[in-house]
Amino acid sequence: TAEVMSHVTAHFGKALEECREESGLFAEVLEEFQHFWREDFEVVHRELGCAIICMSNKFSLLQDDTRMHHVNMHDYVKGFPNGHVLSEKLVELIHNCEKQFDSMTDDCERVVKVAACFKVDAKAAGIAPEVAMIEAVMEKY
Ligand code: BOM
Repeated sequence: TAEVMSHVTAHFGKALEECREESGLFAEVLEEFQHFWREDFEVVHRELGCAIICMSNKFSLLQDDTRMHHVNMHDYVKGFPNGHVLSEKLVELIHNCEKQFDSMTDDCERVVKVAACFKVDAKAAGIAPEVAMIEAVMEKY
């Protein structure tokens, strides 16, 4: 659900500042991670893909091939309040997006495509959070 996704985003987003330097993602592009879900934020920058890889690695969410680690992602999402109602759907949506861009060899470029696809599909599935929902749970993490 969108409520659970707001918790996951708030927690995951805390890793952004640690990843800014190595990813080269400037604040002018994405000031705070929760803005990822804004209607007017376009998920297109290669640096965002690099940042998502760096952030995911902080929580061991990727395999050596820079694809999602299914078990770890499932467990990560399950760890949030009511996480079990979102974990399977989230893994399914991300994996479905990964399959669409599997031939891309640049990891950062591929991951930003996967993230953009995930944003569209999460909205369609009704599990995308409003930024205000994320702001409301930020202080918990
Ligand atoms: O193939 C690489 C898979 C990368 C997985 C991350 C995709 C989605 C990241 C952007 C949105 C994040 C929102 C919440 C946290 C989900 C872990």
